Amino acid sequence: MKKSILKYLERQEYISGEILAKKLGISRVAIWKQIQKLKNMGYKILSNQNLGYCLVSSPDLLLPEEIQKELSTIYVGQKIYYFYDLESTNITAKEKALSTKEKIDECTVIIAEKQTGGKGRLGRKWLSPKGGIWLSIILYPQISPSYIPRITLMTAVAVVKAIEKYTQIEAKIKWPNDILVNGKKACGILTEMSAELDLINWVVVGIGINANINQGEFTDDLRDTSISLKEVLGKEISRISLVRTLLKEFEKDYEALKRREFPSILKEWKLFSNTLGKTIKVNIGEQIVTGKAIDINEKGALIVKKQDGELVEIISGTILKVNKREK
Ligand code: BT5
Repeated sequence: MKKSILKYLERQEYISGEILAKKLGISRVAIWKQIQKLKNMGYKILSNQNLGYCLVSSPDLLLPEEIQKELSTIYVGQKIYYFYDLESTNITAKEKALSTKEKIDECTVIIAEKQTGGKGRLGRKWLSPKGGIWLSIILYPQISPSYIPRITLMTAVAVVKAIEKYTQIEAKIKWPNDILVNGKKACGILTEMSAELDLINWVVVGIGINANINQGEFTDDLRDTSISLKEVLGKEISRISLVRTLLKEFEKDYEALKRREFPSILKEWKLFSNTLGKTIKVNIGEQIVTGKAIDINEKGALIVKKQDGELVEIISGTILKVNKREK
């Protein structure tokens, strides 16, 4: 209902409570109550006894009504659960995916203004103050669990394209899940899943973008390695517009993945990569592999050529050190 009221408020300067009530088939009191709710959410709405209601401004919040206003996707983000603060959007998304009470549509989005327990991979922490974009998307891909790295690669491609399209900032992908701007981390991706043998039950893709974060907000340990888009541009960005662009790019690439067009995504990934061609040191749990990152295979795994010529396929790992590109 709030969404419908906003649609009318945006169309004209003033609209009377009576007309709104008629158009929406509810009482004037119900309209008044909804207007109070919108005001509480941060919408500035003037009320005039004779003229009715007039929308002055919308709040700078990632409200579903705002994102969906001009969202041109078919299904990605058509259902959004919004929270002001949350422990982690990935945790909530997993709870939703596991819920037996509710049927959660594919590409439902969970979004929060800030996270109190934002998660990175392997139990690492993800700093998530207000001003960033912290969201998770629930997927039910019909692929073998061994192809799951494809989802992270595809998401990284979508994020880079969205950042470039919306801000003109050039972003690069550091395998597997970091998006770098000027060599510093501007975004991280956390892909989690539940699977049985050869079947994926659900996948949650968490995306964290340092959008409007001041450099001073990064903790000491992150200051030299992290960056925000605001810092690069020297001004705040519209997080709502960036989210819309991201959801659109995500849908295009996810559709391509469903059509089995992974090679075209991989081609783009390689264009954006700052890992391939470089000598790297990768931590893969118990082991550290050193060698040249030469390719990504059809599963989405990184292929590293060791000095002795042995090829190692790495599904998941953390790059510890990167040396210059070698010929
Ligand atoms: C990641 O892990 O990069 C995945 C981050 C995913 C965050 C999103 S936000 C929405 C969704 N909900 C969640 O709870 N998570 C997802 P990893 O590759 O393990 O990198 C983690 C490391 O990045 C940390 O150990 C820090 O060194 C660094 N880091 C933490 N917060 C950062 C930030 N805001 N910007 C840049 N680097 C950060």
